[in-house]
This record gives sequence, structure tokens and C-alpha cells, in this order.
Amino acid sequence: MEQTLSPALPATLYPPSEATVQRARISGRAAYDRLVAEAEADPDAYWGRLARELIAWKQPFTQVLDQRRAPFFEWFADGTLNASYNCLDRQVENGLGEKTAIVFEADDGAVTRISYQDLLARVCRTANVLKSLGVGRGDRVVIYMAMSIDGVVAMQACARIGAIHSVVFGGFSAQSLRDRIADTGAVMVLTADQQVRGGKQLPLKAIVDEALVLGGCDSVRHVLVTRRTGGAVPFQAPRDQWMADLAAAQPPTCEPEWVNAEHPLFLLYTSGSTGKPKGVQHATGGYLLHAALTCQWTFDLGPEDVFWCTADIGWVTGHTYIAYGPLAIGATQVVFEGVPTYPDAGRFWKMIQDHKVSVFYTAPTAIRSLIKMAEGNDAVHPRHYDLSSLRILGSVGEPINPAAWEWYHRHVGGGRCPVLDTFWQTETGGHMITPLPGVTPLVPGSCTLPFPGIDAAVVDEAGNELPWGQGGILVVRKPWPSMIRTIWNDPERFKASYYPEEFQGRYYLAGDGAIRDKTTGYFTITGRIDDVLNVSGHRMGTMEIESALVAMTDLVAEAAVVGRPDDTTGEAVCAFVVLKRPLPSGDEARRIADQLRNWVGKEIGPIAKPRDIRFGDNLPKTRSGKIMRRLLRTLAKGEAVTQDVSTLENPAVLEQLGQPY
Ligand code: 6R9
Repeated sequence: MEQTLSPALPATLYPPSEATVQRARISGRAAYDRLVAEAEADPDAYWGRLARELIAWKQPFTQVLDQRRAPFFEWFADGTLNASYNCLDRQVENGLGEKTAIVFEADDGAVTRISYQDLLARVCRTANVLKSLGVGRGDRVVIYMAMSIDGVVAMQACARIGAIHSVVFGGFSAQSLRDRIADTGAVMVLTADQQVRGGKQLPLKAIVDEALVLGGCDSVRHVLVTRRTGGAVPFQAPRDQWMADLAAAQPPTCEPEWVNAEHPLFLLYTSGSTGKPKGVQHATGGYLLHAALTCQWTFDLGPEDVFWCTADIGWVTGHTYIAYGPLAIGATQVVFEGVPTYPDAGRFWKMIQDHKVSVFYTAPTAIRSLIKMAEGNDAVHPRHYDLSSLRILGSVGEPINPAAWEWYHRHVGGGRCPVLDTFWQTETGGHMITPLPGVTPLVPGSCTLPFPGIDAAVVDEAGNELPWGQGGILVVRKPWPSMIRTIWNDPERFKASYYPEEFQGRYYLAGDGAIRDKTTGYFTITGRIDDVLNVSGHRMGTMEIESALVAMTDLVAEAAVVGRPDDTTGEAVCAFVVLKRPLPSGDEARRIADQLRNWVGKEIGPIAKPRDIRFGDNLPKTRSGKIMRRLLRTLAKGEAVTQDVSTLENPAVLEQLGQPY
């Protein structure tokens, strides 16, 4: 008989503080319930109301949701708008022209501020440059730039003229860049001479050059280069030009291109479970609505806040919570070029102190590594910084284990700031399941309840809703405005991935497993569906075991758990562990492995004990900081690694992790 290991949510609930409730835009459970009820009673009226309140339309829409081509849903389809107008002109017209839009801190600590009116002028000049080179509505523009004001300007400039941007993370290789340029059929690439991270100058333009000769990039007519370091870069006339030279010759105004709400705003490539990355396509109107709305409701951003999202613009988080959302509501935000550990691991805390950041949004992987650093060197512990400006903390990208949550809450938030564990995906455009600061009592390890209007559920393989307490497949029943529209060039893959036949098109399939708490109904994400293990008929999330391991805070810095096939038990649990002490071997390694097994056995149950445990100096991660689980599964099976490991920071770790104990 299959049995579900309960997630055993800790009993501690952290209720919102009186101060937070007083201040929050959405206050108290009753307010949340009213919104949920409004959305349920008449989704069109609910989303239509919000779309009218939060977005400035050139031509108002007359229909909210059009389901005729389901699952290719359309929202606000006959309305017209411009995303850049909504983010910039609107603020200037509302008297916020002189307000700081972006506080940019460079790798070396140099700070540049730009106001809304100056940002608008820069976006307009850049938009005019693009237009003067024949780029227009519907053309694809690939952006290969680092964290910078110029990067945000590039995205906004595309939006202004109706061009579709596709940002490629500046850490991706020439081959990945080529694949994305070829798939989008981009007519232009926007890049910079170099990027600077952790005191090092790294190439950008040179990688574009490499990508463009790999074949399949004939569509690219222009490469425009922003100057960052002044380092020498080869130029190929007439294809390559300096952006600054062209922009200086352009006027600082540019009439926005009014597009239909369904006009694609951007393509962003993300990994699927197999094969080549998918070009996730987002639509202008619905996406912008959710970006703005979640900034207001989840982050509770107001005029006096300083928001800082540490994501890179190469990921969806940097799109929604840097390039669009905060600007669409006229907030002030910090944009950071560097890395959290340079010049030391106190950088984040120092920046929060210096810029008086009030709402801070980062990833569990960053928190876990900073915990490890702070424990190794007290000088970079957050307690040495004045973090009293903080009022809300957020987490995104992967499950945050309770130990990291507690540390973040206590040492960064001083025990007074709610930690919002926001669950969402590239495909969902913005937050899906998340606490709201003035509403939701928090439970470490749970993303709590759906954002009002998001109809999330946990179902079994046949699509039947499961009772609370039983783990299953996370789905979204009703469409929502910021959902993925299609996969670029591959509508069939869109349907197969997200609206598979098993569910007869009834649900959006997130690709994650989830379980709802028996009494609160809170959601806990149990990991990607392919990460859910089944050992002797017992179903358990890899995350539960990881959490148990990292709860040994004096010994374990980080852990990742995957399954490997086993003839008798179906699957066996394999744990990859980074210790807070030098890499062990031989008897010592065996002794520590046993200690960890016994601990997990005690924490979750004997069934969850890892069959084998492997130690490494670190874990293999993608450049975005996600653990490369597929690679770990290969290692766990004892098979030769055939995956692309070119993005690994420390390839030597593969050998260490090959040894089971
Ligand atoms: C925004 C983003 C999406 C996948 C998603 C899930 C994992 C993201 C999470 C989380 C647990 C959270 N994920 N947030 N898991 N709790 N709060 O990260 O988008 O890069 O597309 O990743 O990340 O597995 O399916 P993306």
C-alpha cells in the first residue's frame, strides 16, 4: 500500500505582527477571503477590475478572458497598451519624474541613481536607435547583458517599440546563446563589452561573436554594444556599433507603440524535463498586470519603500521583479551588479544598510551559502549591520528549508519581518502561492496559500482532487492573466507540457508536487514531480530528507537528495552532502554517513534513511544557483556523466561525489 509521509509541518506559526497588519495594503484574513471569494464568484469581473485599476490602457478592453482557443487562453485581447508607457511615462505624468527609479550599485561599490524621467529619456533614445535600424513590432531582440541600468533600459526599449526581447543570462555559454538566437530568429543582439563580477572582468561581446559564427544566426543584422569596462573588443563593421554613439544622436522622446494585450512582451528560455530549452512566451497585458499586482499585494510596496530583488535579469524573477513590476507601480529599487560574497560575504547586509532597503527578495541558495560563510567568519554575520530598515523578506526559486528560513527570519529580519516563501515559475509570470505579509501566519517550509484569483489544487494522476494531507500533483484549475501563452515555435510542446491529455485540458500542470496541511490547507511544495521518490511504496519529497539533513546545523551546510532505481525497493535515496568541515574520507566518512543516516531515520522515519551518502566540497549548480539534480541522478546511478557540465563552477567535485558511503 502506498503511504504518504506527512510533511509534519512544524507547529510554530508566525502570525503577522500588529505593525505589519496595520500597514499592509491587504490586511487580515477576512480581506484575503473577500478577494478569493470575489475571484471565485466571477473571475472575469475580478481580473477585469484589477486590470482597469492597475494598468493604463490606450484602448480599453471589452472582454476579459477569451477561452475559444483553449488552452491558448487570451486575456484583455482587444485592449491596447504599452508596457514601457505603464512603467515610465505614467510615473512621470503622476509627478514621480524626479523620484529615484533605480539605485544601481556596481561590483566595486560605485553607486549611480537614475530618476524616472531620466530613465524614460534613456529608454526613448535607445528605442529610437532600435527603430532607426529597422527594428519594429514583433521583431525579436536578444539581450546578452549583465546586471545594469543599461540592461533594464534595453528591455524597456524593446517593449516601447513592440519588439519582443529575449534576455539570455550573461553566464550562459556561446553555444546556449547561439541556440536562443537561432530559435528566436533575432534581428539584433544587445550586449556590453564586458561584465564585472567579484572583481573580475568577464567577456560578453566576445561570446556574442563566438555564438554568431556557430551557425543558424543569419537573422542577426546588428550587434549594439554598451561600454562597461572599456576593455578592447573586436568590432565587425557594419554589424557592430557602440550603443552610446547611436543613442547620443537620438531625441529623448519616442511615441510608444500601442500593442494588443496579447502581443508578446518577451520570450524567456527555461529548461524542460528533457531536451532543449523552451522559449516561454508571455503576453503584454496579463503579464504586466500580475507583475504590478504582486508587487503591491505580496511585497506591499508603497511610495516610501526601497525594494531589492537580487535576481539577475536573465531569469524570470529579474524580469517580473526588476524590469517590470517595481517600475509599473513607481517604486524605488536597488539593482546590483556583483555577487553576494565580494568583497566579502557581508555584501548583502552592507547594501541593505547603505540603501535602507525595506523589502528584500532573494533565493534560498544565497541564504544557505551566507549562513555557512557567517558561521565561518563572524565579521560577515548580519548582526554586525544595521538592518532596521527591513520590513519584509522574500524567498524564491526553490523550497526554503526550515533551518534557513529561521535564520533568515531571525538574523536578517530581526524576528520582525515576515519571510514570504513565494512559489512560482517562469511559466506563471509572477507569484502563484505565497503568503501576504498582512494576512498569513507563516510556517517555515510552506509557501502557504494561493494568491487571490489563483486556483491551485493538488490532484492524483487521474486528476481527482486529493484530500488535504495527501501529497500529489500541483495544478492550477482556472487560467490566470500572466500565464505562459505558448512555447515559441512549438505550440504542441506547450500543450503536451502544460495541458497534457491525461487531464483533458482541465488543468495547468506545474510540474511540481505539493501537499496541503491537514488543518491549515497550507501548501508545501515537495519538489519537481520527477524529484518525488517512491521507496517501497512510500512516497516522500527529496526536500523533506534534505531539510532533515540540513537541520543538523552544526555538521551539514547543504544537501541534495535524489532517487536511483533499485530492484527491491523501487527507488533508493541518495544524499549528496556538503559538510561544515573538511571533506572526510575512509572510516571518518563512513562514521559521519552513519550519523547522518541515523539522524534522518529519527527525523522522518527509517524509510527515508539515505542508502548512500556522498560528500563534496560543494554541489553542482547551474549558473542560476539551482542544484543540477539530473546530474546528481546520473552520479547516483554510477553512470558516466554525459550532460553538459561546462557551466559547473568546480568540475572536480564530480569525482568527490562519485564515492558513496
Ligand atoms: C520563479 C522561479 C520554477 C521552479 C518551480 C519549483 C521551484 C520556485 C519555489 C520553488 C519551492 C518555492 N520553485 N519557487 N519550489 N518553493 N518558493 O524560480 O522560476 O526558474 O522557472 O523555476 O522552481 O520547482 O517549478 P523558475
